[in-house]
Amino acid sequence: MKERLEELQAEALTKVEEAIYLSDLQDIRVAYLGKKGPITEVLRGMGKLSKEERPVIGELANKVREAIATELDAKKERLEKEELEKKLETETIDVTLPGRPVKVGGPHLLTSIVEEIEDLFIGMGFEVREGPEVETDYYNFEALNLPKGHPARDMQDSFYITEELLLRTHTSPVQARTMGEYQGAKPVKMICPGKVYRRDTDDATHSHQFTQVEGLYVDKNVRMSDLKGVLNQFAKQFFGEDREIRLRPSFFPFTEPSVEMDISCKVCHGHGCSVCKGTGWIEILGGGMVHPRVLEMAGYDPKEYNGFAFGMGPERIAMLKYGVDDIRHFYTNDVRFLKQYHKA
Ligand code: 2U9
Repeated sequence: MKERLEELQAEALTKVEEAIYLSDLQDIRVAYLGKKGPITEVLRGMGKLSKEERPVIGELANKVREAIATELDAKKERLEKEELEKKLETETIDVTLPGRPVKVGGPHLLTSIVEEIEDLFIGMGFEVREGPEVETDYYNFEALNLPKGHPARDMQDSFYITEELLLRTHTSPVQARTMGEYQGAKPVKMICPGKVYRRDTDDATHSHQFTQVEGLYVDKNVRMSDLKGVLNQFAKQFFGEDREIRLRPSFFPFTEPSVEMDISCKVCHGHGCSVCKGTGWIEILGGGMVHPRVLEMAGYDPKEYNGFAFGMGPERIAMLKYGVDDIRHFYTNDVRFLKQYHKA
């Protein structure tokens, strides 16, 4: 039995020595030290031994067990260390490799245009105000001299939610609300950018949702020439010092008199081309003197106060400035279109 144990020890230690993988060690551990292994078997047969032999063989069996286990642990540690070293060697990071480029987004063209317009008017002393996109019939129409039955209130033209609520068709209610808030007691000098909604069929120049920037200046002794001065300043700063403006008579229910403003065509310098349809001028916005009834409804005495208002569509302005041929480019979010306008 003693020889058998010594044989088993030598055999196991040789196998440990020859093991290459960590899994080999586990196999050896199970084969020699497991419950069904040869050493356990030897111990089971000890009953047949004499009293004197039993403790000697028992002690030897334990020593053999311990020797094999110690070698297995040592070899395991060695293999693990080797594996780690191999990994560290093969998985080194080359810090000199160039990084992958990170795709960086930028503001949408419309956002940039609206911010540019805002900055220009802030520079002329206007404050920027926003208001709700779901509006009451009163602020969207009534307060702007669009009484019940007016053609602009047609169900065909507006997105009604209830009889009294609709998606605003212009940003003018924000101005009406602001005048109401100031209670006819102090001047108003504001612009309001925002989304508006109209029941239009979408095509290259129409969209059921678009953006507006409207402006309002109410004070004592505001004149049409103030409107012309502010708009001329805006046009020159936004489109270039070489651009001229002209005002043409027009009609809006909330302004009287009303005008439309054109800028001289950059392409033909006023001689007439396809961009300006042969006229030399391009229409960019509308405006006028605030209708006395609008002032009155908002609590301003039209004998004491008057004012001017104007409105523009940033999509149209961006299309003119950058030669964009279809309004739908602003909403379909094709990055090939959008990234052309990202500043470096
Ligand atoms: C109040 C009083 C008057 C706002 C005005 C226009 C003329 C105008 C259009 C331009 C292009 C709308 O986006 S567009 O289709 N707007 O021509 N807007 S006067 O007048 C107001 C607003 C509020 C209290």
